[in-house]
Amino acid sequence: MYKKFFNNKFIVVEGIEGAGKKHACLLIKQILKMNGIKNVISIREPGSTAIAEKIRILIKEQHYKEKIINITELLLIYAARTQLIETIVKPALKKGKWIISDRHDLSSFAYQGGGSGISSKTISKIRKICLKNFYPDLTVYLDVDPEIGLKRAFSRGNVDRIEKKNINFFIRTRERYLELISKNPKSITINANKNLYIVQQTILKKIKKWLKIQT
Ligand code: Z5A
Repeated sequence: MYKKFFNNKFIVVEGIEGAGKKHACLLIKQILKMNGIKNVISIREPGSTAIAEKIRILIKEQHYKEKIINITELLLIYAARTQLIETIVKPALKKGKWIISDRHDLSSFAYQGGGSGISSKTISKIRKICLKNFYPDLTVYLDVDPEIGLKRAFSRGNVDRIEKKNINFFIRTRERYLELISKNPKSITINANKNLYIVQQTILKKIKKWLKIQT
């Protein structure tokens, strides 16, 4: 038990479709609980507030009569994110709660930047306006080959607008993830191509190690 030595943290799980983020978020919550950390809030992006969930629907649904412009998509995502960070995340962190988020800012740099081609300079400017100097304490990046990830995602059915994009979109998205994660000292990378048991064991080992460093 490390409980009394910890300061609360903001943990983010990232990766492309089918990487296993939902499984990882649940597992990390369990690992925290095993270590005496029970005041944990789980969120997802875009979403987790009433307004942000409405934006999530706009982002994910197929618009047959009107194409969403890339910059519109980016602004909608940052609007949802700002709403979530200001109304849920910051107040919860102030109260000493831990947060586990299924996606955050890195998704925008990877999808809208790497995938859709918006420049990092433009995204960084919007980031600065919306989030200022607010960053996660830890990003857990689940790295999966797009062919494997999409196969897993498609096998569930109900494919959304973004999942319908060409495989090259996801190849570019993953490349940008890898580029950015390699420069992020507050990150852990997991090989998510392996079977679920191996992935979960790796997450368990790496999160336990990270928790020890936090004490
Ligand atoms: N988006 C964006 O473009 N920009 C942004 O800034 C943000 C988001 C924040 C959110 O939709 C969409 O928003 C997303 C990016 C965009 N694009 N799309 N579409 P979402 O939340 O529905 O999509 P997602 O985040 O990618 O969810 P996902 O596809 O469900 O991925 P996941 O959560 O990583 O996977 P999972 O549900 O844990 O697992 C998927 C399936 O694979 C499931 O049946 C598992 O049992 C299976 N699985 C998972 N891991 C394994 C392993 N290791 N082996 C075998 N099978 C596995």
